[in-house]
Amino acid sequence: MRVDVVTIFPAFFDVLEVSLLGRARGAGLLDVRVHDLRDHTTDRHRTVDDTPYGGGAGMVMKPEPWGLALDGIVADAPSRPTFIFPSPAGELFTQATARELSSAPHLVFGCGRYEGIDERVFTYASTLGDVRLMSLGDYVLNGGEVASMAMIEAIGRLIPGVVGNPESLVEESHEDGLLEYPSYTKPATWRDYEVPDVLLSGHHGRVAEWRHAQRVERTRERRPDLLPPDPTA
Ligand code: 6GU
Repeated sequence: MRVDVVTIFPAFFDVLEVSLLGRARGAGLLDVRVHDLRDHTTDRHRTVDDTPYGGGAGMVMKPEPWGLALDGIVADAPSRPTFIFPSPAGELFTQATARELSSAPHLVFGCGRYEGIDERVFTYASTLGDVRLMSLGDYVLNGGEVASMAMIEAIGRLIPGVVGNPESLVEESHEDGLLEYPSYTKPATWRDYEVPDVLLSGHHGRVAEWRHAQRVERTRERRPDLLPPDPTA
């Protein structure tokens, strides 16, 4: 998968060198290229923002550098890319979104700062490929960089070959609508805390049953919004 990132803070993406995604890049499974938006400014101060038309607080990112940055990426793109603009005003990014995007050949992340990007940039991008405004959840980050990193990791680990053992992907939280069951390893007793007996029993059927019950109970406690509505409620 080809991934381009446009940002005024390329250093945020230095961590893509490490861990699982770093290995995926080394193995040629993931081709990530980070672009500094300021390289597409034309004034001495490398200005990327200006005051909003209509007034209001904060600054808005100017369209011209964005247009040039996107043109440069598309000029050497393998196919029509999918543009992802992280935004607290976007649609919710979920595991299903990550799955869907993990089969895309080319993603372009556009990281906004300040109060946002001039709306015409999204309109222009939609002439070059699909455009998705994506939110991680109902809270506000300072810019799209950390959100893009989260999405790149969630998507990248679903690319075949990136995660060593693909079986570890199917039993995860959010893959089938329930949270994960609790996990334990040795020692069986640690500071007077015991591992649940059933896990030491060697009885696979009872283990599976217990784990499923734990998943349902945790989901009801922590994330009732994930469960179908209770008809007796
Ligand atoms: Cl995708 N961007 C920003 N700036 N804030 C967020 C977000 C994204 N998702 C949640 N908060």
